[in-house]
Amino acid sequence: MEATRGVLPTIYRYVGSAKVMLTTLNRSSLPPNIRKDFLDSVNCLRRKPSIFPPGLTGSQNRYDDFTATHLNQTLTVHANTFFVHWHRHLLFLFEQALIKECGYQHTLPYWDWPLYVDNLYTSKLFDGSEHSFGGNGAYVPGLPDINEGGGVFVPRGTGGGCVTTGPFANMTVPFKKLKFFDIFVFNGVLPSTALNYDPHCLTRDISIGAVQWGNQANVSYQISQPDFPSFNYFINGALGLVSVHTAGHQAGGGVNGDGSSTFGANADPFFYLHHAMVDLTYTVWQALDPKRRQYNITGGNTTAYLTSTAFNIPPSPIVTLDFELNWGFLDQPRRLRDIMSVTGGPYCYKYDYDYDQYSKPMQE
Ligand SMILES: [Cu+2]
Repeated sequence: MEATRGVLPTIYRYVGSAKVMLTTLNRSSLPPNIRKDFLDSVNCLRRKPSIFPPGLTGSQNRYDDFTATHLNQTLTVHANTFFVHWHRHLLFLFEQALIKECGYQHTLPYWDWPLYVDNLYTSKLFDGSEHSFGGNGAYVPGLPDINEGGGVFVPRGTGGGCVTTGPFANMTVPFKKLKFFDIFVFNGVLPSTALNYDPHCLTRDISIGAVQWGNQANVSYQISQPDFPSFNYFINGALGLVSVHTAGHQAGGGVNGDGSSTFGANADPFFYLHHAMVDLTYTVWQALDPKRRQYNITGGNTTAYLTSTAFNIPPSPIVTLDFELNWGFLDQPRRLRDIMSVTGGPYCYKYDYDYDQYSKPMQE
């Protein structure tokens, strides 16, 4: 039975082979009880022990294991060919952990970016209630604006400090916070201390400036890319280019929050709904021309991000469908071709989204 991932607003999906998928496409809110089930399940993972070999990392619990894995592989899973695919599978593993280890009975919701461009503070995502991901971080004065590279800046958010409301209030992130620009400093080698226990509080800087970039026109632009390299380039973003992907991270993380820290971005649980929307854009894009797009990563004229290393630092070979990806201790290695279809390999899900309506460019 196929499972449907619903918008944070509407879920409905599966559980193993059990649940019947609903095909409502109304983009309305997920019921509060299901939102609570999801949030409770995330906190359940935070109470489960790490499965990593003792002493290897600073991971304090099963939730942290996912953050450690993402952090550890940041330099080979971003600004590269299989960015969307590696994250697709990380989400799947996270969803499976919620279901199998914490009794969650629904699917991962997604954050439908355009829904909240005008009201992120009061949205179901960040209104600070027990049924949200909690509110903004405490205000910290004097922080700079968000540097997108290439001379582009987006206004910082209105937080910057610890999250003090909602189900993740006063949550501890066990690793030192790194930043996007560290990618260029590390030159392909993560510092040996990056996974050491070096805790800080979960931090947010909700940015209304950043969330605007996730508007419907930009989502449509993303989904209207003609070939995989172009799709991949725009979803990743580049110096001076704010993508819908970058926008979601910065909408929650702002200038210094965990959600926009690239390396440890999934320390903030909203990451998983944000990346489900990234996965949705790719799934919709593939579905619009499955014959040409389901198992293809070539075409067009774009030459960026076609190797395995972030920004091709250090230079690495062009990635093929036989490239083997891994998720460390979280799963077995898998070939890229085996994780490209949401109804093949380990997956069987779809999104509750009107593929036709939202893939067309906005009318003037
Ligand atoms: Cu990532």
